[in-house]
Amino acid sequence: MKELLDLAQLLEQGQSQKVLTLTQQLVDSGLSPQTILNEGLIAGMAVVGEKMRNGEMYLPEVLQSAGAMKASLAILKPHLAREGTASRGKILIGTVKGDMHDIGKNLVTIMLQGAGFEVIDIGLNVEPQRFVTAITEHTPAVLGLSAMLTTTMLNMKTTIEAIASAGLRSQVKIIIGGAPVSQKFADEIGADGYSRDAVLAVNKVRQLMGHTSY
Ligand code: B12
Repeated sequence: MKELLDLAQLLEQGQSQKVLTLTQQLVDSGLSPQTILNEGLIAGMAVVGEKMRNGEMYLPEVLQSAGAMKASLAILKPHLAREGTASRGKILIGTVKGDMHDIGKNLVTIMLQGAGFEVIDIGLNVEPQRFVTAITEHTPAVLGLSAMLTTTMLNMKTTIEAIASAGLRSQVKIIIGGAPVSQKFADEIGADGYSRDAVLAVNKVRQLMGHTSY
């Protein structure tokens, strides 16, 4: 669909206002928010990632694209999230220490909220000790850790170790995600699960909580 290609391209160019307008138009036209997300925004961001790696795009431009994606996600959020459902359980989520990427985490948050979970998002660049404190304070059933860099993914391990040292490991299931991580890495660092994207994250969380019937 031409409009979705346009949306991806506008996102790549960091044209926030045009991205916003087109997102709203596509929503109004009745196109599914999931399609707008996958074939417009995520597709556009994948190109940004490629260009970044090849040195064709630099940080200020990537930030523009990230800003456009965040703004567009704010329009999609109420359409992705189902309102008014009773909480199916509490999830704590954050991006680990040293890592400033939060778009993927935010998307996982939106999808979990849409599935009826209460999500406490403690942001990005989160120190292990802050996760420990937040687990004590909120007693979540599941903790989600996000990392987008091969360097910061190691802080997932440090975080899990800090949780274990505080004697809290058996109280919370831990799920990890982000571009550089994998099921293999999850196994290596003793996480309970891994998901490659936000939709699968919802399934995984349900599974970890023992919700199998819906
Ligand atoms: C946008 C972006 C930025 C923005 C982030 C803005 C923001 N607020 O998030 C800015 C400009 C700040 C940035 C900075 C940097 N970035 Co950057 N960035 C990206 C980019 C282009 C897109 C990431 C994104 O938002 N994708 C869209 C979302 C929807 O996808 P996602 O994040 O993958 O999330 C999905 C899944 O991974 C999963 N998921 C994510 N989190 C979680 C958590 C859980 C619990 C679960 C279950 C699932 C899950 O579900 C999500 C939704 O489906 C990627 C390229 C890429 N292909 O990923 C590079 C990329 C991640 N960045 C990279 C680099 C190198 C950097 C910098 C070091 C650059 C520099 N020289 O300074 C800095 C590091 C800053 C820091 N300390 O963190 C590299 C990482 C290389 C590596 N292997 O380590 C990448 C891969 C680009 C590249 N190809 O080289 N970046």
